[in-house]
Amino acid sequence: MAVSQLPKLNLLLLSTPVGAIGSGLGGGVELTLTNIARSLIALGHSVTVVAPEGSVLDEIPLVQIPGNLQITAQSQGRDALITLPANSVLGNCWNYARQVQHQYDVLINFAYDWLPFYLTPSFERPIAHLVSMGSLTDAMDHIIGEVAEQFPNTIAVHSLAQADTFSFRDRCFNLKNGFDLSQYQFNSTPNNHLAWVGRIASEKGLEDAVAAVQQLEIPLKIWGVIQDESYWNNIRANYPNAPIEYCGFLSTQDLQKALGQSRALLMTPHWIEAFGNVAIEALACGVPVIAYRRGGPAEIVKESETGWLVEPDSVAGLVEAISKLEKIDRANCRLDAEREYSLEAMGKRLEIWLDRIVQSQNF
Ligand code: HBI
Repeated sequence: MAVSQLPKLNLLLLSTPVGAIGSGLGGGVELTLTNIARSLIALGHSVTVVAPEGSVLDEIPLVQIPGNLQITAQSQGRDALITLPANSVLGNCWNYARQVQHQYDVLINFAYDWLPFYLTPSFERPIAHLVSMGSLTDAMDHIIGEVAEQFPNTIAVHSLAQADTFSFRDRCFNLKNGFDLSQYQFNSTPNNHLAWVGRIASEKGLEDAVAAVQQLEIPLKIWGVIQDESYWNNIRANYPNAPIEYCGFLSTQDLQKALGQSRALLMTPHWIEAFGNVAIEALACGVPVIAYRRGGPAEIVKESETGWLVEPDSVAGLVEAISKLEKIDRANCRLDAEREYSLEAMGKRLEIWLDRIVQSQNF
């Protein structure tokens, strides 16, 4: 197996420029980066993380970079121009990376931004790019496509559905994702409420989950950063009697404890969710997942075994799936998470990805 020949690597991981790690503004990629760092360290590689100042990462070497945060790519239109603020933290991160690159074997980029891809050919060390979202803008599609062409094996994604949104789908490595499942406690006896977890923004489709629970009169607990205040206020105005409760943005430790008490997690993405980290966090706690048949969650949920897949944007479909919840064995949910989405399982996929990159650099 080529992977067993993979030497212990010195790796530099460069985080998203939209928020400090631990702020919640970086969304799923904050947890993804931390889990990737931990699974690489567990495999004996050495890891240093570069992230915006204010980032918090326990016991992983961290270089904090000052500068102004990048605006989120999903808030741009398809023909959005590439923009950088003055004193951009993205530019400062990659300036630092350029200076220290020779101390590392491979750099891993987590930013869904033009600059790291544009700089790739000028670096003297290979850059592995973990693309965290599906196709959003023409400028990003173009620059990622160029790197996918020029540097085979360096582009990784979280799901086939996400890869399918790009013209270079066949050049994407499907890393899926992985979590430290020891942080998630299996709970076999839920309360009566349902759960919704995620950045509260229009692409996440929270209003559909609210409409479903209003119809069923089953309480819905909501966790996550309120990224779009007016979107959240509209939901409350449009569904004044819905049995919903906003429970804030919790640390993984507190979230998993609360999530585990839920009868099911509802995932209602209006966009192609690249993966759907919260689906794994729910399964790890024994919580079945009801998700639209769209994007990453559709590759995670095993119908009638770990949850139900629903016709996208169908509130009636959500209602029908919720009525079939008792058919799901919560122990199967935990087992599935352990089989496919543990740090160890992702570590194996990471080493295959990195091995292909290191190998293709040698000739
Ligand atoms: N937008 N410009 C930009 N850069 C990112 O790295 C980025 C983003 N939007 C969302 C995001 N990253 C993360 O929430 C991903 O986990 C989706």
